[in-house]
Amino acid sequence: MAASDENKKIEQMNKSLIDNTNQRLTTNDGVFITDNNNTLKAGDRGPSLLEDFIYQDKMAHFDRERIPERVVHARGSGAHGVFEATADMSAYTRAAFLKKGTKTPLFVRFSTVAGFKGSTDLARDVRGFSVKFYTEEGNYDLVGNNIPVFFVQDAMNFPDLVHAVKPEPNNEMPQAASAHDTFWDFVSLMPESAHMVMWAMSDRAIPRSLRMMEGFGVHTFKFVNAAGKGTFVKFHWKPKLGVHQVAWNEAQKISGFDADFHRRDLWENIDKGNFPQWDLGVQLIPEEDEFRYSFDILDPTKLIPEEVVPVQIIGTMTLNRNPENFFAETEQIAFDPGRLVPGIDFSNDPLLQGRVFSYADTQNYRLGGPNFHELPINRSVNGKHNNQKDGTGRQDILKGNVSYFPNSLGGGCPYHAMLKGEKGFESHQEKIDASKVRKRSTSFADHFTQARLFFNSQSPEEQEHIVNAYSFELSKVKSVDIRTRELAILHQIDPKLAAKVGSNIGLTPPTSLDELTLQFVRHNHPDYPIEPKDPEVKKSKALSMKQDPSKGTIKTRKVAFLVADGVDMNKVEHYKKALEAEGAEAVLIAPNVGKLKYKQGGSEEIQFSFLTEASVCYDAFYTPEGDSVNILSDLPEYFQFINEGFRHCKALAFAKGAESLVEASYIKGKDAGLILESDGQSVTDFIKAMKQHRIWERESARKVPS
Ligand code: HDD
Repeated sequence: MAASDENKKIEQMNKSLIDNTNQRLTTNDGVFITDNNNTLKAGDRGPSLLEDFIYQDKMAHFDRERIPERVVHARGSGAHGVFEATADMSAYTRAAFLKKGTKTPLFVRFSTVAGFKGSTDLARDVRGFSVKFYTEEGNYDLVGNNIPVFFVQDAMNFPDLVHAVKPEPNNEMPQAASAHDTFWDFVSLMPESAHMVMWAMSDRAIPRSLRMMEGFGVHTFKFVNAAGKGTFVKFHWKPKLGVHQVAWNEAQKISGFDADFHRRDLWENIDKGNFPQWDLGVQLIPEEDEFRYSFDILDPTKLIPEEVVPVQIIGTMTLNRNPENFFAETEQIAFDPGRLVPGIDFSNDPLLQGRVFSYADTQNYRLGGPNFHELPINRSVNGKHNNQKDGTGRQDILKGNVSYFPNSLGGGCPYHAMLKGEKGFESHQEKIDASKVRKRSTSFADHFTQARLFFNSQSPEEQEHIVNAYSFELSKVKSVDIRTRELAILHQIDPKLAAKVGSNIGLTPPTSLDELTLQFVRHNHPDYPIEPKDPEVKKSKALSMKQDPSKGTIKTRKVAFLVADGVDMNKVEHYKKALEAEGAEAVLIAPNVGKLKYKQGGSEEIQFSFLTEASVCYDAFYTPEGDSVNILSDLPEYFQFINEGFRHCKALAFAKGAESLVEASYIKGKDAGLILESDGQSVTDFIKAMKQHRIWERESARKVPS
């Protein structure tokens, strides 16, 4: 049942595939076209004729090719895959797709938030992490991010947040960047954003690859078991390749060299069979423990530290198939956190509650009407049977004369599940006894404790990156008032952090929140400041990306072999073999594309050159020896590669005969990431250095220009 479900989605998608091989060109109505080059004219130099329906058919369609891009998360990349449940969760949820051993087809869309559809992948930004599970009980959407908390607590503030971070309305600048006045104006008036802003200023916001980032459901949701018992749950996606980032200087350069860097990386790896995988983890909180913690589990600006509630792994997701068509699949997929299956329910998180309206509403507009569920990418595998009918773009053809309920003419069908003793979706029964109020709960009033937890959990190098990111962004803010207001927030989190950023931007941080900020905070919490509760933990290891390097893998990492004519083939082959054995990829980069001549004779076709490639798009560098060294020593682009690789804390290896190039570069001082043959080091040391992902110790060494 489960495995055939997986195939059902593939069959469904295949039915919609159009294959033009050996097909004659037609109009949209299937009329064969003889001439697709010329409009119909009165005489060969005459005016075009209105009756040219073939031209009109083509042009009218072209004129309507664009649909509105998503208001947020417009820039995205998608892939098909499968989820396999690996744990028995029946005590907590009746969701069929979480039954141990069940395989469920899915589609994932990763995205940036602020940039337009054509913006760069490497923006400093949150990444969307949306998964649509095509389960045998209907579609379930887990629409999360790569950051476990959110900027605002109530959906009412969402449009304002988005307007603030998007390009400014008068001049539509800057693109895909939060480093401008309106964003910092908003967040400095909204201290509830402090925790998430800290994440956004950390390396989490510049991932090395979409395959190397965590995902989070963010909100607390509810599992509901067969007996109707609820358990609060937080969802986590843990990447098998680990969580890794690039440096900010690197990210900015990648944006220029390859704005599709993340999209390309995902596509190419799936294409090569390097299927990315994530484990799905859950943190379970019994209903009785709802009020147990120092924070409110309904507050989306809070996470539950893994030390407090451990993450249990309940399944694995594998992305194994690229879309056939970007628009039909990645663009037209409609995610909606309001799409639940039996066994999963909302919590009362006011941000989540607000999302439940917004997504279906936006899809109705963006995809042009209420039948977007019928697009192949959005169709459920178990079909849909109801009395909804008509509307723009309706594709299903309903049989018979009955489209209402109850009916007798249609045999009462489609019938209520309970009529046949079957079960459908049932909301978790929760007793509510409250006044109708437009208010913020006092339990949401602590904005700084978890921002501090995050900062304190970072390694010194990661903290330094955070300081630099705040300094960069606030330096771009023109208003000194806004900069000062944000420093006041930073001071509440950590005076040392505020002082460091302050000294980078020439300001002394105020020791208390600005009056304007307090005015906004007191709107929600009239008694502010409210004494925060003692946190359960002051540090959480899981929040740092500088994880245990011994677990490192270099699978799918790209190593640039910097070569030129006359290079020693044996040196190339030796490294290549060893790196490939670890699952890494060796890419030969030469002064030009075409034939590369080896020292030993023979040649190799080169696809990548110093003209088209950039050091920032590679993970590590190897310079073999040979006559090539003379050529490289005259090539500024070569030095840019190694200088930049060094600056960005990557591993660099040099064969003995190539070490003169190190002396001619800006690389100074030996460290664990500089592999020299004359020091008795080999490719094994190179691999070991690569496994650290970054040569962190180099962070504090002299920064080299690049
Ligand atoms: Fe949202 C898209 C994630 C709060 C309204 N959101 C969107 C996408 C992701 C998220 C991953 C892209 C989906 C895709 O790939 O197509 N959004 C989040 C998370 C949030 C969040 C993790 C907080 C925890 N969002 C949020 C709120 C609202 C929205 C509070 C409005 C009340 N989000 C939208 C939207 C979008 C969207 C405007 C744009 C396109 C779309 O929905 O399909 O409706």
